[in-house]
Amino acid sequence: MPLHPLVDRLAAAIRCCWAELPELEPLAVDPELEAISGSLDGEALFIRNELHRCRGLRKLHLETARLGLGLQILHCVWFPDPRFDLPVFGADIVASPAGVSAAIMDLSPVRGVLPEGIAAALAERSPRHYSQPRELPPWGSIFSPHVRFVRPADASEEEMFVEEVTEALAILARACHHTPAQAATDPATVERWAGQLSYCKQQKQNDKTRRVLEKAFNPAWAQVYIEDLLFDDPPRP
Ligand code: BLA
Repeated sequence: MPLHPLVDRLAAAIRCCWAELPELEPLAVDPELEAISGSLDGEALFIRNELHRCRGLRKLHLETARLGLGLQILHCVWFPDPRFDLPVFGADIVASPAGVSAAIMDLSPVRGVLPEGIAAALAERSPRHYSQPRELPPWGSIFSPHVRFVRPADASEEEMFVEEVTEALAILARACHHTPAQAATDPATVERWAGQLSYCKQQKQNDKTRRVLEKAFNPAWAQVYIEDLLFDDPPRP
């Protein structure tokens, strides 16, 4: 069965964006995690994971999944290499037969505020309005003031969301080309590493992700998947 059009469209848009990144190369994925299939209550489950790295970003992760009860997920995080003054890109789509309940995307700071050039580029975008904005959970304090979290009401709002992700990724891709690397021992690098560690810790407080994975697979598997693939602690620079 095909994926929800928004999941498909956004995954395709993200793959186009990463093609623009400097020194892009695939990262090895544990074959057991690259393509996962199973079944739940007679329904087919699958997860597809794609991993890359490039200059400035240590890990680009795109997951597309069908996880039971008709639930479809797109999960994407681009984790910066802490030597570069770059934000974390994150996006999540949760769709079910009832429609898309959550579409979120952000360029998130790892040292309190976004790098100036990124904040300026985001502020220059044309404003967009969605009819059903959503409120962030408490762990969402990791996100920037530019975070978008909505329930897209129709195909045109879904399209607007894809455009916004594409714009944010183009801003990030430009920064990947131009941002200089700092030394691993530079205090700014260490501060950004600590900020990324805390981003991962906060994301792991999202019980909704954990519950869905526990039900589709099992609690021990969900724990390993979250700790080792979704939000693994960044290695010390
Ligand atoms: C919400 N995430 C959710 C929900 C589910 C998942 C079922 C509830 C849907 C809703 O509130 O309408 C499930 N998300 C998953 C699963 C994966 C996943 C199983 O990614 C498997 C990989 N979540 C992220 C990232 C962001 C994110 C990168 O993984 C943001 C950058 C955000 N998801 C996010 C937020 C919510 C959410 C903010 C709403 C949480 C809430 O309202 O409590």
